[in-house]
Amino acid sequence: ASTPVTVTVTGAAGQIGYALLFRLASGAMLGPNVPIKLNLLEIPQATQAAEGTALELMDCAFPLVAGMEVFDDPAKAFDGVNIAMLVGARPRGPGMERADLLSANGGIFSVQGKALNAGAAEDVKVVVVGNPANTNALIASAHAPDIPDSRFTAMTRLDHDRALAQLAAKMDQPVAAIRKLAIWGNHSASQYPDITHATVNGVSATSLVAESWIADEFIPRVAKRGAEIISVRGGSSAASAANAAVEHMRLWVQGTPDGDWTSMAVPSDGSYGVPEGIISSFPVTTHNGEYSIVQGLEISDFSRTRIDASVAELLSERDAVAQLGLL
Ligand code: NAX
Repeated sequence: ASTPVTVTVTGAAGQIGYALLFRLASGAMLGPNVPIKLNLLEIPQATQAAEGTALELMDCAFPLVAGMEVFDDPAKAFDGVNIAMLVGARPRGPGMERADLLSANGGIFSVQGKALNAGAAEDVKVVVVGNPANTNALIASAHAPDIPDSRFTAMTRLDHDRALAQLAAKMDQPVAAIRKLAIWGNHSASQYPDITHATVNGVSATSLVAESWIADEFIPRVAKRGAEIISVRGGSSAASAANAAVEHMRLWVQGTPDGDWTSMAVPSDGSYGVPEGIISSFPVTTHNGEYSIVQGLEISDFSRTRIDASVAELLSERDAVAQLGLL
């Protein structure tokens, strides 16, 4: 048997954690032949609930689980970590200003960035799920100077999957008929779900739908889907977010299929005029555990405006956390 891969999940006692851990343990992310060691990180008040989840994981008798431990100390939880899934974050409470939210999360992600820097394995890959995900990833990266910036990513795969599902429903086609859809920018309502390069059974998606559907129905539906789930379900997306986190990492580790790509928020290298120094979503392909931003796509005027608006929001988040001394 191969050496176990150490996966640390933060916010392990939360609702996404509960949906995520069992998928990881079953082999959904790393495949059926890779043993996995699970480190569950929580805040002290929630470690007991995390212990309960660990008991249930034990009761699943998953053959791939080579070890499991609950921590309230990031330094211990990230020691030797290969894959870090940063789910736990501080939600916005009543009366909380944006600056309060950014600084509360800054406290969490700066500490976790330092702990990763101190103890993570050489090959560590990080995905941030906890919101504001892109900016939290930037903060963690800034506190981990010895880890390449490229290893810090934020999740926009849920947005990607939501967009796939909406387009598939509109076309009355299976999701598998669709290729090359992309999410650009921030994981927020300003994101740009882009179908200008997408195909449905090989046919350009934009030739199959009205422009007004894209601008007035598709984009707002995808961008505001989180709020829609809250209003219908009475709680925020959990299993779908966990599934997207599995997909984000599965594709990063195992590679994207030929002729398609995924969406990931990654440090910009200046591609498509997105300034360096922010973590923004792009279409990416992955191979051998490395991702690359898809190059050479034509960007329409409509796309340009949408991408620029989301990037402007990311720049203002970055400036706000820089002013708080978090970068
Ligand atoms: P929950 O409130 O159910 O769980 C969060 C857990 O994180 C709690 O158990 C809490 O004790 C723990 N936690 C807080 N600070 C921590 C720290 N410093 N170290 C370790 N654990 C800590 O939230 P849940 O519904 O699971 O959502 C988690 C995060 O995902 C939220 O920030 C949420 O906004 C974000 N989301 C991001 C999405 C994305 O697409 N990027 C979509 C889904 C989700 O809304």
